[in-house]
Amino acid sequence: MKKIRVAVFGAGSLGSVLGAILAKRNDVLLITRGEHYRAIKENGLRVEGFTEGLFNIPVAEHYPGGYDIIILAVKAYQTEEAIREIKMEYKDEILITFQNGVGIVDMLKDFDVIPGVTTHGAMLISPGIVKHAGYGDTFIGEKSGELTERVFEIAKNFTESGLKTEVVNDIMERRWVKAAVNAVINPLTAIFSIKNGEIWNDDNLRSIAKCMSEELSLFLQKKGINEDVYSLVQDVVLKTRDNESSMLQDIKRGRKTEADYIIKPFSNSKCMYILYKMIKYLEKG
Ligand code: KPL
Repeated sequence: MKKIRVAVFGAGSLGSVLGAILAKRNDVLLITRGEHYRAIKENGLRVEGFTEGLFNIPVAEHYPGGYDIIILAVKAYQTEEAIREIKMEYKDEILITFQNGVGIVDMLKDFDVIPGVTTHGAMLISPGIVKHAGYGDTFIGEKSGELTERVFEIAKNFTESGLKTEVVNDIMERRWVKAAVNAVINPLTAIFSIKNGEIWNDDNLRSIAKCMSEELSLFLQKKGINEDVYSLVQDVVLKTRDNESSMLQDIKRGRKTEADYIIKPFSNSKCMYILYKMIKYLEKG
């Protein structure tokens, strides 16, 4: 299999896990900052859970240019900043975004983008140590829906590296659906400070998730997307039951959340509006 040079821009918890998996067969560079950067540089990246090991992967604070693929894994609200930095070195790299949220692919209009979706769960344990806490599903596809040779080649490489990846012809719809699934799981887990699986263990939370999912399925239906959000939520919470959602991790660390990209797009429904405002309140705390 041909090696690919992959730069993971935004190697936090999920980006680090993806980088570690892909490094089994490819030349990977992790781009991250602060203590996580220093710890990986000094001691390597330790991954626990579904992927295990100590990975000696090169790490940088800035994108140096010269890669085949850039995997964009920064928080949705850091996308503009990432775009500015990548543009300084950009030639014709393929950008694959696995970021959560609505509107990201449009923001990347100046690049050669292959949108993606992943439901893997990841947590930062401490700087330099991440947990692969849920083995989910990964999809990539051309924006146009065309089934090109290059997407199949990339999916084959990722799959052979250990990141099972499927090629789809409806990736833009799937990104909306993933955002809807996040719009249920992330606020509930962040508000109640619980792991993803707890949503399914408790009758009360399951009922709330059902009510939210029904509204989100109706929302998607109006966009021509027919999906049973509730059964997708069930699938993701069960696969990532031991994971803390990215929104819960953000709230715990006192960081901004991705609520504006995950919940706000659906907040014309009363139920989603209330949850959006609850998260915005928690963000202030
Ligand atoms: O995408 C996620 C997130 O936490 O943002 C899931 C798949 C729900 C895993 O926790």
